[in-house]
Amino acid sequence: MKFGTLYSYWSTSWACSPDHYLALAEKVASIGFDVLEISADHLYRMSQADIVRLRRAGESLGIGFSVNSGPSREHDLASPDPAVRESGIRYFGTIFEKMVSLGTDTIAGAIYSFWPDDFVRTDREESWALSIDSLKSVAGRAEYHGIRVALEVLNRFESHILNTSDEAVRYCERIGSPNMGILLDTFHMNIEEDDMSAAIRHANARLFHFHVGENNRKLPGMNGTIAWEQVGKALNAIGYDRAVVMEPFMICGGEIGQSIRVWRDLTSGADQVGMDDHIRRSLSFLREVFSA
Ligand SMILES: [Mn+2]
Repeated sequence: MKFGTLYSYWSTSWACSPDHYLALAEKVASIGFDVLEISADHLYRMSQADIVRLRRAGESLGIGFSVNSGPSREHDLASPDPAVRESGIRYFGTIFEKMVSLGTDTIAGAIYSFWPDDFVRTDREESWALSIDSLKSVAGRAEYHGIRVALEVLNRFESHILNTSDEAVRYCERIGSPNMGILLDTFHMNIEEDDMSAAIRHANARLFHFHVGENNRKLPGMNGTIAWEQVGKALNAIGYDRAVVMEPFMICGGEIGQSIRVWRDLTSGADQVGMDDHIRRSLSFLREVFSA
């Protein structure tokens, strides 16, 4: 397994310039991570020169990249409007080309629709039919570029499309592409799954990516609400050897605090150095508890 973190851990804003990504690659490498998870939309907007710069930095630091997508409404693959679905298909096609330039093969998130869900349309069968039809086209592009797409299973307050591992397995079967798989996240599973280990085992080889966080999106090991040892056992049981990426949201306020609903400080008043200490401790905890 490889261990990573989402780029936004230290920030209250989703924004991140190409220069800041370079600084973050250095920082996460120095902490001991293998992977930096970046925003798909930032990659979409990044120049070829900046992509090459980031790729070279990653190579020299020994850091790989994964790509996280929470698409905007204009790229909604489940939209009833065919023009919007078509724009989403083109959007992901461009991101896949840029992922090849960056040298990464994994994109993960609520790619089947837009995030966060506004729950205006909640006819699940209709949303499945429309998004699966779009994803068949996206899958063709993913296969061509050698990209693995990990569809995120989200809790009921963030999506009406995929809430459990079992649903995601059936959804992937309907798309019918070897490049379409699943992202499970302990934060969402903690709300929806009867048995997290069973959910991981059920996803099996379809599990392309894994997000980790405690019940309240603190770093793994900070409060032990998730049965980390059992989660690690289930991942090892299915031979999972891809990325385990932390998706912590602990700082209150700003744009991220608003979209993630962080209304209190979860960092115990940590400054940036304290934030480094928190995540370093969590990384060593996870490496230990997930080692087979
Ligand atoms: Mn997640």
